[in-house]
Amino acid sequence: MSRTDLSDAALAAELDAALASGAFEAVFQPIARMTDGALAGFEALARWRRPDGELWGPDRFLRAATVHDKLRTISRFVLTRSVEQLARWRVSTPSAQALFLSVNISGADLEQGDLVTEALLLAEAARLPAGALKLELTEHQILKDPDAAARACTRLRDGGVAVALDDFGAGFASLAWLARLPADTLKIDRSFVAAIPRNVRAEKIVRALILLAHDLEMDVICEGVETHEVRERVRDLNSDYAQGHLFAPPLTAAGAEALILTLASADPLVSLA
Ligand code: G
Ligand code: MN
Repeated sequence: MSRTDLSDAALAAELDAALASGAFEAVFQPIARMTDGALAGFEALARWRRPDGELWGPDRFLRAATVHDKLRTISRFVLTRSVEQLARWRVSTPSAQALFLSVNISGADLEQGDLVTEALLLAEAARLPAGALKLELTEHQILKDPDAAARACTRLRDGGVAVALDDFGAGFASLAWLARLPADTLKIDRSFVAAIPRNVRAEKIVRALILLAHDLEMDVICEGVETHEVRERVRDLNSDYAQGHLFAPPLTAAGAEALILTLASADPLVSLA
């Protein structure tokens, strides 16, 4: 057993304890609407609160979780926690009723199918309107089993849960499965978006992807918007939404709630960034 295997195993064991003890959190990254800069929704992301207080993102535990088959537990946790949170915000703050919630799911979830059922049940129990819950799939997950992914997308959409294609363009064979997969939203990978100011080819690819997505009746979120310049460029390219550190990093539930309340009480409504 290599060092990496050992530390992955130790981390995976800690991960079980962390999930049981509440050391896992869902954080919420705002997504802005391009036309007016309003808060349109959040992407829920997993974070692990370490004993020293540091908040770990998936890059720190994804490999251990994948190797030791913990991804489904993490996806289920973030899904449940974030849907419950959105349901509470919808009750407490009228402006939250227009927000959508986008949650990442793993390839393992698609193979098993039980998380699809769970997402449908959760959306129904939380009385979310159709489209308010969106599940994000990456190309990598879809490539593992495109037929299972297509079946999952169809089941979700039939039940009023939207589907987003995440990190789009970062892998390969993207266009092939755009033809096969019924989805609502295209999230353009930040590697293209961030490169727009210095790479005219990246800008042309983003423009073409937005045109294609709209032609396929999908809306578009540009990821990784970190500067005003990029925000203006993707708005001019007709991206429907944008997400990135320019607007806000992923926020704790309390931070996201404070943002919702600040925006709701502003007169006139202030926009993000
Ligand atoms: O693969 P996915 O798009 O789900 O990844 C989301 C991750 O991207 C989150 O962990 C989040 O912290 C990170 N992220 C969000 N906005 C930005 C940004 O503007 N720049 C960079 N480099 N990372 C971002
Ligand atoms: Mn995502």
